[in-house]
Amino acid sequence: MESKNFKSGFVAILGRANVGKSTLLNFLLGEKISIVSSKPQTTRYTITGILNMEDAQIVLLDTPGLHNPKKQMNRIMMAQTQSVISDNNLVVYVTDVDKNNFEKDKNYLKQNKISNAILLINKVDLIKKEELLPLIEKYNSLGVFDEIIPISLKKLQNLENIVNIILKYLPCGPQYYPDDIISPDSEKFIVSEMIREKVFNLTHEEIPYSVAVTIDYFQEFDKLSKIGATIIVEKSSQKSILVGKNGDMIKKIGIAARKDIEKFLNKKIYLELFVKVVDNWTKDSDIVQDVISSKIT
Ligand SMILES: Nc1nc2c(ncn2[C@@H]2O[C@H](COP(=O)(O)OP(=O)(O)OP(=O)(O)O)[C@@H](O)[C@H]2O)c(=O)[nH]1
Ligand SMILES: [Mg+2]
Repeated sequence: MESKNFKSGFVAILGRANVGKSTLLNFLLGEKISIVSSKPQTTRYTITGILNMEDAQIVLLDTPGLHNPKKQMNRIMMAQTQSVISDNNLVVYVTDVDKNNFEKDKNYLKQNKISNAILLINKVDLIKKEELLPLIEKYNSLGVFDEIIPISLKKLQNLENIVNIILKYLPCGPQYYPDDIISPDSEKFIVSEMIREKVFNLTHEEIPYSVAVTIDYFQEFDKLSKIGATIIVEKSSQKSILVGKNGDMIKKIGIAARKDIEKFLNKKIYLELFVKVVDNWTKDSDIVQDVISSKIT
């Protein structure tokens, strides 16, 4: 469908790690496709979500928060974000209310030459009302933002107009994707992410950052899908923690992941999880590339 009244465009959701970018994507879609955790650097690959309306299609791109590219994995995460920065119709920049972050945001915007954006100041549930105005003024002084909107994705505050504000900045254009899909990323990839989220939420220290998830089989039947996935770690000590005493941890991960996957696929699933050690995989790009290619297959 293409008419002169139809609006569409690519919206880059950018910002430091842990500010709520993926929470925003899920909120806007009304469905969880992007994983969320209280730990920074949760999102590793750009996640695309499509918001379809009668006279518009918004393609939302949730990106990894930028950080130091020490490991191969991190370099790939940064490259994912860079490509979105260079190619979009609108930047929605997300920050949160911790006052130490202003300088970091300033650097992020400068380094990436972002001179035009909408700013969402998230997590306003964590500060007093009187602290908000000075913060808005500070960000306003940068001269980058057309609009500054304080929000709380947790308490669902001030979110009513976000979609209309985004639409204001999008051009007339074609429908880029069919109107019956929520994401062009494969179900297989989103399922692997849901498993990775449970590892992020249930394990600590370096383990979340040492894990990749690959899907070994995905068999669909009428009332049930059978899914087998491997959680890859870097060291055998990490494998022992992930499996847990008597397999307790892997069981917990499986139960939590199954709930989310069933909701997402809207059917019963049988989930089989394996844990495998691949020495130093985060420094090597093969597994990372495997996961990225699973996004489209
Ligand atoms: N208090 C509060 N917490 C929030 C709010 N929105 C998101 N969070 C929490 O902030 C944490 C980070 O959220 P994410 O959506 O994963 O953040 P992100 O920006 O995608 O993080 P990366 O993928 O690591 O870059 C999670 O624990 C969320 O539940 C909010 O409005 N208030
Ligand atoms: Mg994220």
